[in-house]
Amino acid sequence: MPLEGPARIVSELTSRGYNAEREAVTRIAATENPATTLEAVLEDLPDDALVVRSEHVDSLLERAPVSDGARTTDPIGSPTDDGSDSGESPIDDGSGSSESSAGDGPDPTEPSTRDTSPSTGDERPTSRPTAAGGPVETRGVQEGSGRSADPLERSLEIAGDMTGESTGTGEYGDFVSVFRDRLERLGSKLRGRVNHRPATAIQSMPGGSEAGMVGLVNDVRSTASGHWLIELEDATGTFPWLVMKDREYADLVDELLYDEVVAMEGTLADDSGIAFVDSMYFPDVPRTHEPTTADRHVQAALISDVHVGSQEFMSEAWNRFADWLHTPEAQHVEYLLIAGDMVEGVGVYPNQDEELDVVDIYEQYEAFNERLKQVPGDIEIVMIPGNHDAVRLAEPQPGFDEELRGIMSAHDARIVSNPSTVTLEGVSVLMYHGVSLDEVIAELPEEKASYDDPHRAMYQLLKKRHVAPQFGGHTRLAPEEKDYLIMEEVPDIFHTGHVHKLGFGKYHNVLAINSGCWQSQTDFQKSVNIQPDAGFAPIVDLDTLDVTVQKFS
Ligand code: D5M
Ligand code: FE
Ligand code: ZN
Repeated sequence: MPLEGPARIVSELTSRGYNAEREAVTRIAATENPATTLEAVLEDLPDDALVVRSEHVDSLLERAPVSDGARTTDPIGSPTDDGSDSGESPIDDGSGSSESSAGDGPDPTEPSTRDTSPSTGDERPTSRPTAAGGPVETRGVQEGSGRSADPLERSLEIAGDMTGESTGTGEYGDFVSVFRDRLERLGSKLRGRVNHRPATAIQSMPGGSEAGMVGLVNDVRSTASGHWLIELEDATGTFPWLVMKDREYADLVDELLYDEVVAMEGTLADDSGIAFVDSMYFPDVPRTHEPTTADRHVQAALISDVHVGSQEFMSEAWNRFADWLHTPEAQHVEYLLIAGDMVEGVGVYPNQDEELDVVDIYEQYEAFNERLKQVPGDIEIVMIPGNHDAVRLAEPQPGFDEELRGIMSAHDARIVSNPSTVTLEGVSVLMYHGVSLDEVIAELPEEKASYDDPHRAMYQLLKKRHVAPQFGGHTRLAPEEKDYLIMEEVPDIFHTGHVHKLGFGKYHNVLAINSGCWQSQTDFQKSVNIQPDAGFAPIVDLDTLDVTVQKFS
């Protein structure tokens, strides 16, 4: 069968265990006889090569320009048949531009905090050896080519990756440290807003005084008369704050999660044993936050929850996605972020084994690696683990161990902890798998957080400046010396998955995206009537933070 288009070339290469740069595929497709060229290129490839790069193709074509049909039809680049082949072009579902939300918090006075600190993690300008500067560069930018820009223009930095940094032992002292760190760092975002005093000092102030406190939410109870009693804790002790049911702040009480950091201000009762709340503040994102954007038109695909190894993994949709990435329409997609649940895992939920297609966890990662090979070799991939992955369940989750990294090595993906922040050409993306979203959705009223609008639940986490505040609930947290789950800096984009629903919007100019999944409805989801959004890829323009959704299912 003739190999007429890039998608066919990619699948042929994948079936033989090779990953390919888009430009290499484009160049092979542009020759008179792509099938012969492909064979010749593979024959010519160094033994240890896993990726077919454009210079491999160039070097062959230069040495054997006329032999057995391996010759470019038009070296100066008239548009060639490349990418219009699949007949399965994805539909843009029109839910394109990003909606805006005014948000709903009190107006924070914190100045905008741009990420100016040097990144803590590894930094490498992404300069894979590709055709940049090569002898065929002018041909490389022909219309329809996969190459949209010089890879030297790329930059990718990682911050907050705690892989290899875990010191927690799960003992009492770790809880003390992590809460102290949380109160210190999130508290510092609130201390300028209230005239705060330590809990013990408030107890000895005269009745009727005005008091303020910054603390962790230790308890929330309703009183017999329908008011709310909120106990805040700081390093010195606790103090009870009463929110009257008819006060404007009563509405915020149902947003509170245990262990989050808030500030309250109010008037002490006559005996100074309690304070009546007049105002309440969250660390929040300043309304004036101005996101950074890239200096050129470049895009990132944000996905999650691939669930390879599940019987419900949507193989065909993934193939269409991967094929699409090789087309000219996707030429500006230079980054792919995957926010956890690469594989289905084993023993994650009761009876899960009944729905497994691949029962061995290592084989699941091998199968996932094959899926990565389908992705163009010149796309930078960053991935974090999720609750189905083979790393510790408690958050923060370190990136995969060496053995799993070895298995997933075909694509040279960056593997970092959950959560981590990746900065792409100046645009910071906080990647977090999203297990706490189940909790936010369960605890908060429907209009503030629901599975249908997962981005609204994300707004709550942004407001709390913490990806998973609550200890002891759904989300398992590992206490560490430092709280890795705090949003110290405001991200430009917040990317989560886990709930298998697609939703995005802006909160105080931060783009929140929950990226759907690649797994059709499971028996569990059927039993609780969850309709997953499967087979979508939200694509973000890094120069404008606009979102378009590509549908592959
Ligand atoms: O989670 C996918 C979504 O479905 C997430 O909202 C949790 C929920 N889920 C899925 N299976 C279960 C079971 N068995 N119990 C409770 N909640 C569940 P994922 O992490 O992909 O499984
Ligand atoms: Fe998942
Ligand atoms: Zn998950």
